[in-house]
Amino acid sequence: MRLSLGEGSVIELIEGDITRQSVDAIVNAANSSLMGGGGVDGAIHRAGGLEILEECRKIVVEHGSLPPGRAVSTTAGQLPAGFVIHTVGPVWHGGAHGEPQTLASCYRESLTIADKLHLTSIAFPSISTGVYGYPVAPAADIALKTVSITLPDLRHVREVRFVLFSNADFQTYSRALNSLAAQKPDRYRVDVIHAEINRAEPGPS
Ligand code: AR6
Repeated sequence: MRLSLGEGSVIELIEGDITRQSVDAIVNAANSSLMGGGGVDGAIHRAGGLEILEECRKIVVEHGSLPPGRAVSTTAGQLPAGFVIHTVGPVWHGGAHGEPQTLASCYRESLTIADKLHLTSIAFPSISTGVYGYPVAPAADIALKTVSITLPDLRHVREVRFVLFSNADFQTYSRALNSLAAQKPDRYRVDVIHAEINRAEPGPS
């Protein structure tokens, strides 16, 4: 699915693996140590190689650990993307502990860093909705709303792709995108694009 916001800015949803995306930057749902972990973080470090970890180590030595809501950029090592932007999402504690604000900050800061690097395209995973336990539906609302508000003010970033790892997450984000579009029917346009499932296909049995 694609939401056109006007003036060339688009938000795209696909089901797939973020490590395979040929975009200017992919975003990693990291933890404050920046030393890797499970989920999308583990997948990015495995596919990108040790160069990414080395840069993360330098950042932590120089600046300390990364607080939730903040973001930093590194090389993408062997990944097809140009950069990895690492951000730390909130751990879900019921929603009354600033989780929505912190999650919005992850998306805003990542976009701002991409723009400062003069990048055009960026791909996000669904931050915080795995190990960190944020329910997917409210996380999708915040993610899409924050991007739709931030994107028109950026000078360089034009394409924001959400890469959802499961069909259930893709459907939840699609519903959130449709309700966002319905709020501004005169400005936003939704198109159904060919669903790209770019995970490794199972081999012949
Ligand atoms: N491509 C796209 N999305 C993915 C991929 C992938 N290759 N792999 C997993 N996901 P999570 P969090 C989805 O747990 O909740 C790590 O250990 C996954 O299905 O990766 O922010 C870090 O080091 C889910 O929808 O991130 C932290 O300690 C989404 O990515 C902690 O987990 C986020 O799930 C961060 O937890």
